[in-house]
Amino acid sequence: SLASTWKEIEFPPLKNDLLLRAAKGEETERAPVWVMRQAGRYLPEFMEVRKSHSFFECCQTPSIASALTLQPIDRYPRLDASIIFCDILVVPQAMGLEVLMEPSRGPVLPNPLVTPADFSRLREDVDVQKELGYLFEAITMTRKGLAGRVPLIGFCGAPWTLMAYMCEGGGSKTFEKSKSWLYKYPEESKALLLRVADVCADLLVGQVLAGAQMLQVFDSWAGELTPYQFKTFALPPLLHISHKVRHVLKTLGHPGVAITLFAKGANAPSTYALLADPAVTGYDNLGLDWTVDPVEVRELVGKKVNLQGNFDPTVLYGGKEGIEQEIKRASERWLKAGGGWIANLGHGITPNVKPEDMGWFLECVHKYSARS
Ligand code: 1CP
Repeated sequence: SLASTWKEIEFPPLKNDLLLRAAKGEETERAPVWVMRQAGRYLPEFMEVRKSHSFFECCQTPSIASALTLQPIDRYPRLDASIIFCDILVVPQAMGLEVLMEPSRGPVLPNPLVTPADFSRLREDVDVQKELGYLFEAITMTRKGLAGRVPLIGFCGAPWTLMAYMCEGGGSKTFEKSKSWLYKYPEESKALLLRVADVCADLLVGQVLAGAQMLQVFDSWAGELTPYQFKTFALPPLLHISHKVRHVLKTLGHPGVAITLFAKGANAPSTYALLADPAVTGYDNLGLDWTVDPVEVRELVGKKVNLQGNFDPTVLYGGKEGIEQEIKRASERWLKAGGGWIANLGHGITPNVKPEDMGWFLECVHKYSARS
């Protein structure tokens, strides 16, 4: 298993370490830039592969997942990071729930968790090597295919976001099923969240041992919670993940990697106070959505934690001039905020973006994030 073999895997030396330096708090010469969902439906070469392979077939076939991960890297030499092609919903799959990807609706779980009695349908002990070994294989293959061009990021979904899908049975606008669990079954919800967290931690450890050089946890639906619910339900399993990942890696003699928490919409000042110190949380970087100003966030969190973000994703529909104006304006705020900055959108890139506009966006970030 990877726990005993990881030291023997050999990788090409890294040529662009901007991301890793910014993730250590360095005010780099310019901001490293990558884009959430950078391998996706806006790329014609992605759609070409999807014509002949289902979504989860792409995730589960290491050669395809690796090729899809490299597509944006090959097309855009200005990207400073790659993120492995997979999906957050492989964790519910590994726990025993069926997940389908439907072209119009996105993820669908035909048999969601309705009451705590449905815990009986979840696997007791999840062996991530057995259930998700394809992801580890894809990571090792991709790190070799990158040939040191940029670092490779591994990821997972956050327990609350995964619980939302597991209870709703898919995406939701109201989150009535998953949030009603928090009121009706608070203790069982906490137990479920910790079970999910434990699988997430194993998944992240496996990705690092397979070659991932940084990690991100996506809490896409954190903004559906009250600040009290975030603190009570979402945060403890997030801390379980970071603490277990750090502990297990240390035990195996691994130096560890930086971890980013993207808790979209978790923008209450009291929430920032809880997340400001990586020594406590285990998260070195906080990903910001586009609704907050980096200077204001810096005032709340101080400089111990690095920040990632947070250009409005719809700026990519703004045309060449609009893109340049907004990247210039927003970059000035980021440079004023100071501290480690990883440039990104405030959420994933959307399917109708023109590939050349993504290229222009990256060019603008290189230009306007430069520190003189
Ligand atoms: O660069 C990359 O594309 C990396 C791979 C990646 C990542 C990091 C994919 C591929 N998905 C994700 C994360 C993910 N998946 C998140 C967290 C980030 C975010 O908030 O955007 C979430 C919430 C999902 C769940 C998911 N998977 C959705 C959202 C649906 C909803 O409820 O709003 C969708 C549409 C998917 C499908 C999916 N995942 C990835 C791709 C390229 C696609 C498109 C589907 C297809 O090709 O048919």
